[in-house]
Amino acid sequence: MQRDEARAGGSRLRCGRFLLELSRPRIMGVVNVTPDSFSDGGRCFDPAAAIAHAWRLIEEGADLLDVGGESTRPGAPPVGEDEELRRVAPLLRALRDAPVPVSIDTMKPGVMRAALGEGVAMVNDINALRAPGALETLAGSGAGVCLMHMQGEPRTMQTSPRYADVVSEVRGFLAQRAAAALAAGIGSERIAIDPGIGFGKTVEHNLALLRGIGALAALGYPVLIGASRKATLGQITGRGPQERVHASVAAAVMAAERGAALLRVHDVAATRDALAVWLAIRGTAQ
Ligand code: HH2
Repeated sequence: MQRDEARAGGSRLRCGRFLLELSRPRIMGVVNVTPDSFSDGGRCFDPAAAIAHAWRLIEEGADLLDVGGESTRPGAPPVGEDEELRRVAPLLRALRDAPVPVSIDTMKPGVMRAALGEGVAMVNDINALRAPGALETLAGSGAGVCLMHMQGEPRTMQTSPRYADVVSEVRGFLAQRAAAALAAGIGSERIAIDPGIGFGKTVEHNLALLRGIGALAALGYPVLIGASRKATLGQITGRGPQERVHASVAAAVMAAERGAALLRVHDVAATRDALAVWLAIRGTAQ
């Protein structure tokens, strides 16, 4: 399958009042309001720092923002609903009139409901709306949704991930979850899918999934890829999380080349520049 056919599989994403046009890959900037995220180690735990960081990412060219209040790094302790909400609420309020869609990164239907009440345009669920009440919560909104694949759960998912054929198993899971979302009344234009780089996967599994983006895009939904600063890049380069910018940019460009429509990244400016060059070489800069 050609790259552009793959991306055309899901050429737009409806996120509340926003309609993201996906003829070029869109950059989702990450803001983690956590003390323990692997990538930034608590840099945005203070609400004022989180708000400043979010606006900086918008200035740098983020097409959407992903706000999270619970780290999902392997082994991370779970956070209660009240605490997760307490962390993200000031930022969501400050971003209510942001010029780009704001996504909430959560597995909890209660947090989804509260965040939708604060005006978020998208729900990014690493659990693919499997929690009781999650599908219904989304169905009753106009928000976009990202359905992600994860084997196991964050605390233990890296213990011994196993697949017979990682691409077809992940693809089958995402097809099933998209069907469940459609059956619940979530329109296809609101759905994005994500193979979940690093969520119950070895380096080889992650690389196979990055090579297999075209097979995932063939399901007909925009594919989101979050490889930014992840351990797989550390294992390839030997570098720590905050020194993985170059590796992350390389992964983002390769994912774009293979048909990813949305790139979830920590380093927005670097990714934007790299994609601008990639688009210019392809002859489709805009
Ligand atoms: N990765 C992380 C969190 N949420 N959501 C989607 N859809 N895809 C991903 O790959 C993904 C995600 C983990 O990264 P990060 O938020 O930087 O770290 P932490 O979970 O430690 O806060």
